[in-house]
Amino acid sequence: MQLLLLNGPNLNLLGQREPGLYGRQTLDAIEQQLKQRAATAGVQLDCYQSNFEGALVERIHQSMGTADGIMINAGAFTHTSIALRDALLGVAIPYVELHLSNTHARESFRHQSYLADRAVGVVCGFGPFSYELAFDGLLHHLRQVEA
Ligand code: CA2
Repeated sequence: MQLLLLNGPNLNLLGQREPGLYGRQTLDAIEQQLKQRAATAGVQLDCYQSNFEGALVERIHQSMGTADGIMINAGAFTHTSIALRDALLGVAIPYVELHLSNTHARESFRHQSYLADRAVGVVCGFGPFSYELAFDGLLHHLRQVEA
């Protein structure tokens, strides 16, 4: 089983700015922790972050035929990007949308998601733990489908 973790714009700043909103953990620390969880579960995990919408679209295309599932924190692109939606639907790989913050408890423009309605599930509001919940949820879904 191979999973892909995608992170969108500004998430490379995690742990360096706005700790009150997004926590003190760096993206690298979150990725390393998730890789450990993946190793324990016998799953291969690739991680990719970009501040560029097109680069994320390209990475989604590259995962066709290799990734069994995708976890995506698309950052602000969640609320704006039809291109990311089209790419995810285009490759037809099951995905989970995730966020550190509870986007529904924030500005109204963050309540809209171009990804959520076609996702296996959505996790938000648990800080870095959202990544672990998304991983467990996606794995549970894929193993159910496999069985
Ligand atoms: O809560 C989330 O995970 C978000 O995807 C984070 C995005 C925001 O636009 C979404 O609405 C919700 C923003 C990521 C910004 O990341 C930063 C991290 C540290 C310092 C500054 C920004």
